[in-house]
Amino acid sequence: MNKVLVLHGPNLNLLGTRQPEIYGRETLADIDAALREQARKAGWELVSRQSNHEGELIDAIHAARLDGTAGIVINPAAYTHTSVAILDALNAFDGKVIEVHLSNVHRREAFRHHSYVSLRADGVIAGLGSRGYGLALEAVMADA
Ligand code: CA2
Repeated sequence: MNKVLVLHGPNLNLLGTRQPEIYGRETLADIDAALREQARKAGWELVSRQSNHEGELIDAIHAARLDGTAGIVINPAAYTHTSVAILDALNAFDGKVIEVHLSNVHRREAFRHHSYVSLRADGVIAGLGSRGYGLALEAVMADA
């Protein structure tokens, strides 16, 4: 069965509990459940992970490289703007990579305008809230 990995970076475990005006009211569990159902309907297996630790996100990318995962949907959260290490890990992954941001990072502070991950991403979706994850998943599954 085709497999897709969804990775959520630091603080995204707080979704739905604070700053709903920026990040929406859905929890991460809500988002993951909807994505799992979308994948299941298409005959795909979806694995999702959230971590507040850079190394754990990198380990998950390495594991995906070795287990035949076809694509990664990733919201690296604040690591988007800082992590060459996550970029390097994604550069070692051969499948599709779609970067997602709930908020429109380009309408926010200047430090959010640069993304290391975008140097590897095949596509980037920002500002569409949780809908962005569904669109990213659709893009991964369409190309496999
Ligand atoms: O818009 C996005 O999805 C971001 O990746 C979210 C990151 C931010 O650092 C990026 O610039 C853009 C922050 C995630 C923090 O999530 C929270 C959710 C609820 C309450 C507090 C933080």
